[in-house]
Amino acid sequence: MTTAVPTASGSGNAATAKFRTNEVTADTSTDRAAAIYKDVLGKLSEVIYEHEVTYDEYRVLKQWLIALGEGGEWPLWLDVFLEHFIEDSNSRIFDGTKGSIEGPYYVPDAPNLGSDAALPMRDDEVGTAMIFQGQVRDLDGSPIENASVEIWHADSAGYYSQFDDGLGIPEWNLRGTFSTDADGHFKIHTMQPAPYQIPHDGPTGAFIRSYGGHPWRPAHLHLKVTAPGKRLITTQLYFQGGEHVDDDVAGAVKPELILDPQPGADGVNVVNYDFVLDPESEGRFVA
Ligand code: MBD
Ligand code: FE
Repeated sequence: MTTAVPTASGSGNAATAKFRTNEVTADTSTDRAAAIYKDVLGKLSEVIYEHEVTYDEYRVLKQWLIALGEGGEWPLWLDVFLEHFIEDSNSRIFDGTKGSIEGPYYVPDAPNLGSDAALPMRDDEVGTAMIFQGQVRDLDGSPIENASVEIWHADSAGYYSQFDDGLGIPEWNLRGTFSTDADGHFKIHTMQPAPYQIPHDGPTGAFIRSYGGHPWRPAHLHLKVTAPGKRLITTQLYFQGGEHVDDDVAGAVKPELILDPQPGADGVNVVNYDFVLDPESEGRFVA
């Protein structure tokens, strides 16, 4: 295992490169774009007048924005500081399991491991072994067979595979896709993750220091859960009593998303969490 710390440009440039391969479009009308643009600048102007933002501050902002882009840190900064508002605003109307932000380090198409398996990990992977298991159901409480449960998380040093600064972490380390069995169950064998510092040696770190903040996120698992005809939920799960559960730099903790693993046999922690999926057709933005 390494004791190095992920660098913002190393992980950020990989996140930027991956995100740029996505096709992204939105069917925003000109009227809607005009309304949003007007409100964004209107509210920004209120802040400028209220705080009498100086020319020096304006020039610092301009330099910082240039550096943020050049360092590949837009995905990092946006997902830490803005994504939670987008996620929360869009998910308030749903009844199933609460969502949370995706963050910059998701990779689609992780290997399918069936309903009960260990995540790919190194022989010397550091951490406390943990079994994370549960059931996927619909709103009526019926188990869903063949639901897809994708999971990804950081290693004990805070690295995500494929965003590892060229350290050579295996491609799919601590990433996998599970399919629920006939009773809707899945059972994932992994390592309980540790509290996590977002990369802070670049402009995102400078931003955090500028307001006297900290770069910590609580230990977390990332998940995407879906099934045919069901709404995909992207979420995260946290750990009861863990550091920074109450002051996540990314503002992405919800009380419904906290796990409380218990020591089981052979020093393995065990925790159950069930997912409830909304039907696909529900929601404001779906025809
Ligand atoms: C992460 O692992 C993460 O989950 C978020 C939201 C931002 C940076 C790193
Ligand atoms: Fe994360």
